[in-house]
Amino acid sequence: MAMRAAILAGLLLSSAGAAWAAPAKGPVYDERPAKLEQPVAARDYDRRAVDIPMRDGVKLHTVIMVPKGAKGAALLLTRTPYNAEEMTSQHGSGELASAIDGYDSAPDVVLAGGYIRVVQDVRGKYGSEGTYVMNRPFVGRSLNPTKTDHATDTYDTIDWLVKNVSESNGRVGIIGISYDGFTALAALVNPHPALKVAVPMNPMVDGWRGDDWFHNGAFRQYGLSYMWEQVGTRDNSSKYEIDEADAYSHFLKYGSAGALATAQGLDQIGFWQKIKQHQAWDGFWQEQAMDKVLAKAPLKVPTMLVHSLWDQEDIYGAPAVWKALKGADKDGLLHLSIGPWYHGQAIERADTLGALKWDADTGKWWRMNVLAPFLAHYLYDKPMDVGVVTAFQSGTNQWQRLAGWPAAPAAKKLYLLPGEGLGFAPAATAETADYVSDPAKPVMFYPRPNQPEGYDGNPWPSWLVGDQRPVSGRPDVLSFTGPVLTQAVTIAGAPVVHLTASTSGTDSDWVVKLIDVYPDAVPGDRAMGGYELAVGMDVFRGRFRETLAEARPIKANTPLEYVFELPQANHVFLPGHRIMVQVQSSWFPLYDRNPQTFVPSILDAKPGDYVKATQKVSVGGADGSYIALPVVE
Ligand code: PG9
Repeated sequence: MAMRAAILAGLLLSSAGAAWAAPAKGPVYDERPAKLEQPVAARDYDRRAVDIPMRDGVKLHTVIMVPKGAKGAALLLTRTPYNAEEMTSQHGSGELASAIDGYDSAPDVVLAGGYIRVVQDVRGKYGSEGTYVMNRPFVGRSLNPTKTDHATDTYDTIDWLVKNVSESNGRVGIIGISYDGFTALAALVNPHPALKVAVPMNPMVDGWRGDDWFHNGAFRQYGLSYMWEQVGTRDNSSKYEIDEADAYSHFLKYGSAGALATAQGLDQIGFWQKIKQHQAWDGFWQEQAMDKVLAKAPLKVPTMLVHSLWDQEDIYGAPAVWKALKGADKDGLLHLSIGPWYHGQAIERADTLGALKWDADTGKWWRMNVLAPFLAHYLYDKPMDVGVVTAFQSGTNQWQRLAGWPAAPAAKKLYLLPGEGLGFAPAATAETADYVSDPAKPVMFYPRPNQPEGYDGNPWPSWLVGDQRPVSGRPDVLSFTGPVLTQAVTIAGAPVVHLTASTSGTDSDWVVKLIDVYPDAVPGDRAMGGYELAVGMDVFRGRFRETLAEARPIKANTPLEYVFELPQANHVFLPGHRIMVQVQSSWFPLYDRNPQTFVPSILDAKPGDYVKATQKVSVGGADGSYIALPVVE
C-alpha cells in the first residue's frame, strides 16, 4: 500500500513534468514556491545548463539545447558576454525555435540543420566564474599575464562538449555577432580539432581603427554606457543613467568626454582607464587587433566572415580580417559575405534598412542560400554551392557571386571642384572651400533629439543610411555635388579619401561622406525623392596624420593631405542620380569634439581649449582634394 501510494505520487509528479513542492499547510504568507520549476514536458528540446571547467579550474556557464531525438547532430557554439541563460530563453521557451529567437542564433538555420545549440557565458560575465577583461587579449603577450584567453577557453569548451554530449557527431561550428563575432575569431587561434567551421559576423576586430571605441582616433562617446554596464557588474545590472531627453545635450554638458565620464562614475572602470591611457593606435591596440593576431596564425578552419555595409558598430572588422588573411589562404578556407545590413541584421528580417527597400528579405536569402549550406557542408558533409565572396550590390539591389574582394582597386579619382562641384576631370585653377568649425555647435550625426545607443524604437541601428539633407544646408558643412549622371557609376571596394586642407587651429577632425543623391522623383517611393544616402563615411582625427601611433600637433594655416579609407561599398550610382561629397569637422554626439587646440589628451581637454577654427579645403590645381574610387569600369 505504501509502495502504491509512492508510485502514484511519483506518477502525479512526473505527469506534471516537474517535482512541485506541495503547498504549505496553514495561512499563506508567501505565495512563492520554495524553488520554481519550469514545466519541461512539452518542450521539443532538452535544455542542459552546465558549468564547464577550464584548464585553470574556472567554470564557464553553458546552456546546451539538444533537439528531442537528436542523434549525430553537430554542435553550434556561441561564446558571449550577453547572458547565455537569457539568450536561450526568449519569447516563450516551449520550442527551440522561439527559445533562441534573439541575438546571434538564426533559429531558422539552427532548426533546419538539427543543430545542438550551445551558448556560453565568457569569463566573468553572468553565470561564469573568473575575471572580466574587455575583449580579453591573448596569452603570451604583454596584455595578458595569465594562462587563459578566449582561444584556450574555446578549446577547453569544445573538448568538453564533444566528450559529454552523446547526441553529437563530434563536430563543432562557432558563430556569433559583434563581441560574439570576436570570440568566434578567437576560436581560430590554436583551434580544437573538432572545430570544423566558424562564422564570425560583424566581429569587433580593432577598437581603435574603426570598430566600437574609436574611428581613426576620434572617440565614440556612445561606448561610455556600454563600458559602464558591461564592466561595472557581472550581470549588467547597473544602468548608465541619462537625465537629458536629448543625448546631444548630455554629451555637451561636461565639455570633454573625460569630464563627463568622471561625472558618470566611469573612472572606476578598468577598461575606461585603459582607453584614457591609449588614445593613439599604440601597442595596446595593435597587439590585440584580431586581424594582426590572426595574420600570425595560419587559417586551419573554414571560415565565413560576415560584413554589413552599414554597420553602425563594427564596420571595420570583417573586411580587415579578410584583407589580412586572404592572401595566405592557399586552401580556400576563407569566405566573405557582404550584406546590405545594419549591425547583426543578417539574422533578422532584412527587406528594408531605414528608408531603403531591397525588394526582398535579404537576411532570409542569405541565411538559406549561404549560411545554411556553408554550415551543413562542414558539419554534415553536405554538398554546397557557395561562392568565395557573396556580396549585395546596393543601387541595383541584387546579390553577386564574386571571385574576390575588393572587386575593384580604389583607382579612379573623383575630384572636389571649385564652387562645391565634383567630377572625374580635375580643375586647373586652385581654390579653397572654407567654413568655420565651432565646437560649441557641433554638427549632429543624426537629427536631434538623439537617443542613447539602443535598438528598440531607436534610429541608432539604421543611422548610417539616414538622410544627410538635415545637415546639408549648414554653413559648417561643405557639399560638393556632381552633375546628374547619364551613365551608372559602379564602385566595389573602399573609397580612399585624399583631403588636402588647412585649419587655423592646431588639431582638427575631418569627416568625409560619399553620398548618392537620389532624383527628386523616385517612382513608387516618394520618400526617397532627393534623398541623400551616405554610401560610405568616416572621421579622421587630424593629430594622427603623420602616424596613427602618436598624436602630433597640426601646423596651423598650412594645407596638408589627410589620407584615409572610407568603409567598403558595393554600390551603383544610377543614371539620374548625382554623387556628392560632404566635408565637416564634427560628428556629435557619437564622436567626441576635437577642441581644435592641440592638447596631449583630448579626453581631458579643458573648456578653454575648445576654439573655433577656420577650415580651408583645397580644391582644383595640382594639390586639390579627391577621393580615389574603386570604380568597376
Ligand atoms: N558592438 C558591440 C561590442 C563589441 C565588442 C566590444 C564592445 C561592443 C556588440 O554588439 O557586441
